[in-house]
Parts: sequence; structure tokens; C-alpha cells
Amino acid sequence: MKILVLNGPNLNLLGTREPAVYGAATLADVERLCQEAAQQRGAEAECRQSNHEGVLVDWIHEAGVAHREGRLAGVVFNAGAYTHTSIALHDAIKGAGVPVIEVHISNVHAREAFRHHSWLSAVAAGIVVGFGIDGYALAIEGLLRKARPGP
Ligand code: CA2
Repeated sequence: MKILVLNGPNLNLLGTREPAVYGAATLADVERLCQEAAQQRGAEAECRQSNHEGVLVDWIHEAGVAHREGRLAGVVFNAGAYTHTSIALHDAIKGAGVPVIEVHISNVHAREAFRHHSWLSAVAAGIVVGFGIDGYALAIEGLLRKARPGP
């Protein structure tokens, strides 16, 4: 089973600045972690990053089609700052009907007030916040548990 891991704006800068907030790992490290986490659970992670809202909307639509056709378990999505601004991403997730696990590296609720609201949480299948980059592996685990419910 396949999982799509999407990272949004500025996450390509991971590991270059703000290590106190986001840690020292780079986006390449995050993507390797996701691929390993998926493989360990018998799945495969495809990782993409974009700084452009419309590109992320298109990828969510594409994921909806792949999910309907049984080719994709769902999406692990760190939408970066678009989390707090994007009704377009909210509508895309709702319209695509694909399970999306929202991830944030930092605990957004312990930060500035403008990071406390998410337009994605209401349409997400689950949320993982504040576990650093381990949150991506936790989200992959959660997504696969929802896709293949067991005992
Ligand atoms: O905690 C998260 O994962 C965030 O989604 C990260 C976003 C932020 O806008 C959200 O409120 C929370 C920011 C990603 C930008 O990351 C940078 C990393 C290094 C240097 C500059 C930005």
C-alpha cells in the first residue's frame, strides 16, 4: 500500500535555520524517515514538497483519485503556514475524500496565537502535533492502522 507524504511552504528550509523550533534534520532526512517508517510497515511512501498552494491542492485531488482506485492509503500532510490560512486546502481535502493525517513538527498550540487555528484539522482523519520529525512516522503508523484495522 502506498502513502503520499506532502510538505508545504518553507519546509525545504528544514535544518538550515530555527533548529530550536524545528530541530536539525533536513527535509531529505524527513523523507528518508518516512520511507523507512512506511517500509517497516509493509508500505511505500512517496514524498513531495511544494511552496505553492495550488500545487498542493492539485496533489490532494490526485490523491483522492488514487485512493478511490485503491492505489493509496492516504496522505500525511504538513501544510506549513497554509495550515492557518488555506480554505482552498480545507475544501480540497473535503472534496477529494482521501484520509489525510495533519502533521506539525512543533507544538503549534504552544506558539503564537496565529498558529492555534488550523483550517485542515476539521477535515483531517487525524492530527499529530509537537513530536518533532518523529510525528511523520507516528502519522504513517496511524494512517496504516486506519487503512487496515486489526485486533
Ligand atoms: O510545526 C510545523 O511543522 C509547522 O507546520 C511548520 C511551519 C509553520 O508555519 C507552522 O505554523 C507549523 C513552518 C515551516 C517552515 O520551516 C522552517 C524551517 C527552517 C527555517 C525556516 C522555516
